[in-house]
Amino acid sequence: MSRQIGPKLLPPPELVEALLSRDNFLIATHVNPDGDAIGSCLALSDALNSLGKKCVLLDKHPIPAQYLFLPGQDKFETFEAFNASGKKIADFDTLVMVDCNHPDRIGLSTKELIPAIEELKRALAGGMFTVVIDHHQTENGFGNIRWISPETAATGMLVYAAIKKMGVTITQAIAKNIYTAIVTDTGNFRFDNTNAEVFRVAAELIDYGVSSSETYENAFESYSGGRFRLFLGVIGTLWIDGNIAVSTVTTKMFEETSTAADDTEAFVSFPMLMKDIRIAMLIRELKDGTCKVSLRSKGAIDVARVAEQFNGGGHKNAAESKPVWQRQSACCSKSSGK
Ligand SMILES: [Mn+2]
Repeated sequence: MSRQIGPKLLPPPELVEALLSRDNFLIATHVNPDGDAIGSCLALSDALNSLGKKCVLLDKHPIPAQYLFLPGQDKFETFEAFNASGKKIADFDTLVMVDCNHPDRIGLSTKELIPAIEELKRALAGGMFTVVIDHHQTENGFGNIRWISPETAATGMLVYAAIKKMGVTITQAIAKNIYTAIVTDTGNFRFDNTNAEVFRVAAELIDYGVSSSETYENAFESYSGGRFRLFLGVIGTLWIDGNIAVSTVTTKMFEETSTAADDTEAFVSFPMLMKDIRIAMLIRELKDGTCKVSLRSKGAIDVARVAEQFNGGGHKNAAESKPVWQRQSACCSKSSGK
C-alpha cells in the first residue's frame, strides 16, 4: 500500500536527513492549537519514536476538548508541565516547529515568566538547531531547515510526506492523526485548498483504517453544552455590511458559558452559510481589553494580507490578527443582530 504521492509533496532531502540523523527532539506547535497542529505533531512524534528517537511535545495551551480523541494526545506537555517533570531544554538537540514558523507563535512572546520558555529563548538565541514544517503564507525566514509550503492544504500533508520518506511504517494512530490534521484545515474537504492531492492522501489514510464518519463526529459534532450556548450568543451578535459579516465574542460571554478561546474554533465561518457573504470576521475580546480578529474569505480575497496589516497573518482564506484596539473602542460593544 504505497502509492506515489505527487511531486509537490517531496520533502527537502536535508529535512529528512536532519530528522533521521538527530536523536532528541522538542516538537512544538502554535498557541491555541488546532487539529492540524496537534495531529501533525503526534504523527511526527510517533514516527520518530518508532526509529528509537526521543521526542517531547510542547504546547503553550492544553489540547482543546474536541481533540482529546486523538491517539497519543496525552503526550503533549505545557511549558509548566515540562518544568515540573524536571526536564531541561539543554537535553534536546533539535526543535521542530510544526504548523507555525516563528518562535512567537509557539508562545515564546508571552509576558509570563515560565522557566522552560526562558530556557528555550536562550537556546534559540544560542543557535539551537531548528526545523520548520509549515504551510502558512506569512513567514519570515526563521529556522535552520525550513519546509514552508503555502500551497499545501495542511501541515499534516507535509508531515505525512516526510514520514513516508523516512521509511516509517504508517500505523493506524499515525493515519488518524494525519487525517484529522487534513479535515481540520480543509473544513472536512470543503475549502478552496482541497485539491486532488488532499484526496489522494486521504484515500491512503482510509486504507490504513481511518473512519471518516468517526473522525467527523469527534472533531466537528462534539460541542459541550457551554460551547453551543456560546455559539448561539456569537450568532446573536452578527452584523452584516454588504458581503462582509462581523460577529463578536466578549470575555463576559466566555464567563457566562464557562468556555474559553479554543471553544470559538470555526465560529468565524458560520456566516459563510449565507450566499452573498465573501468575508467573515470574528472579533474576540481578550482579558487585557484588546481584541483579536479572525478572518475568513471565499475565492480570491486574500485576508492574510489584511491580517498582516495588524501584525498577524495566515492563509489566503483564513488568517488572524495580533491583538488590536483597546476596550471602549467600538469593536467590543455588543452589536444588534441584523
Ligand atoms: Mn495548519
